[in-house]
Amino acid sequence: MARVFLSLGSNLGDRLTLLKAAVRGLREIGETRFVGASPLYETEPWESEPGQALDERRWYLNCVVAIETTLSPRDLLERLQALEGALGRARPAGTPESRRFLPRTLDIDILFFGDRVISAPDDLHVPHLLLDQRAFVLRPLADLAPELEHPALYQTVRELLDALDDDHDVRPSEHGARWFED
Ligand code: A4P
Ligand code: MG
Repeated sequence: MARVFLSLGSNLGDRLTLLKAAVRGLREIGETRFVGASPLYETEPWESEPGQALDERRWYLNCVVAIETTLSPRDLLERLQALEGALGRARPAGTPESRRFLPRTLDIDILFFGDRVISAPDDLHVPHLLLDQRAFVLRPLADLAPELEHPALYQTVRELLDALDDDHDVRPSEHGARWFED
């Protein structure tokens, strides 16, 4: 069993309902056990969405979820992408780069997969390449696993958060710590 941390984010539609549905979906993945979820945060969008004025940018609801799984990283990624699809995330045509910062109903990224380090060109990267630069990831991750050590940077989540230089606003949401239980 590998302990896996996932980043969940939504900035379109009924964000809370989508994240609750995502947790229900994660609980139903085979060979996988749901461990817990961080509180939710209201987060300022990281990078601007093309063509949108600053005051129109939609804020995200973000959290981190811990699971345990015997699936391979690639099989898990496939299940996560299927879950994103089932919950209505459209994947418009175009390069990953051109789609990257479009608003999304639901984005699920693998942050850590045990202490595995995976770097497939143009494909799966674990730990997630930007996790040490993003407050919207490190804040909720520190709620769940402050002492977890990054297997390539050799710093704990708490140390990464303390050293973080990210001006984007990350605010505790009003939804409470047990938001995922109903
Ligand atoms: N991929 C590679 N490594 C991973 C991994 N560790 N986990 C590949 C998941 N997927 C990984 O992903 C594109 C490709 O990344 C996949 O085919 C997979 O093989 P995608 O989900 O189709 O596209 P995306 O979501 O547009 O890309 P990505 O990399 O998830 O985008 P970002 O950089 O995470 O940007 N601001 C706030 N405040 N909160 C957010 O949650 N999210 C984004 C998404 C931008 N700004 C945000 C937030
Ligand atoms: Mg993604």
